[in-house]
Amino acid sequence: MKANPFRAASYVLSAHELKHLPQDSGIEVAFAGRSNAGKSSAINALTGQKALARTSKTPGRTQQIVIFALDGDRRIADLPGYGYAKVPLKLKAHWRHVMTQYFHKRQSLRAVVLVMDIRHPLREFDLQMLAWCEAARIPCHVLLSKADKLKRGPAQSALLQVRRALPANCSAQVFSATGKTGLDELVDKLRDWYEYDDKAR
Ligand SMILES: Nc1nc2c(ncn2[C@@H]2O[C@H](COP(=O)(O)OP(=O)(O)OP(=O)(O)O)[C@@H](O)[C@H]2O)c(=O)[nH]1
Ligand SMILES: [Mg+2]
Repeated sequence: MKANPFRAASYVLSAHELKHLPQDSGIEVAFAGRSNAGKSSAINALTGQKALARTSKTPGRTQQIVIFALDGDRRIADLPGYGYAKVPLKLKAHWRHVMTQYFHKRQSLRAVVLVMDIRHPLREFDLQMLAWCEAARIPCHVLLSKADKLKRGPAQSALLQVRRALPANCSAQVFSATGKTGLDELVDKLRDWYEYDDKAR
């Protein structure tokens, strides 16, 4: 079995604004997606650490950009969820601004893992994120999360439907943080993006 370099992840900081993020060098991969889609749970499954990223039944749990380090040059960013109705308008506007800045200015942003609940894929925010990635030429990998909630047939047809809608620089897979489905596929994708060479495997 291949070693998983993501197990070494550790918490660095939480930022309300871009200026509080770590220095913009090395490689950062961001986990984005609607509120409650399963971003933080995916990070915990990836790193094999149950409580590294905070998860919650209450949507809107992650309200800052939370940074985890794999080593001195490689980071994971857990982004705040979008689309949670109860967030005050002012905060929504603040986040829209910060997210727009983040996607346009963050030089180290190498790629985006876009998490969607497999039962509700391709909502408005997801489409906007895909369009951003396409425009900024940032590769994107869609995790169709909570796949344990669907039988195999419907899960595969959701995957096909999503794949048909993706721009050229995006890929997609089925995923379950609970069932650990699709973990190897995600690890392989991230290994490429983070430029872990074969010798490190
Ligand atoms: N059944 C099932 N539940 C999941 C899975 N992944 C996440 N959940 C649940 O979905 C809820 C939200 O998960 P989070 O990981 O906190 O979602 P998030 O996208 O980080 O949410 P925000 O931080 O609010 O944007 C929690 O109750 C999780 O336990 C999964 O693969 N299967
Ligand atoms: Mg979260």
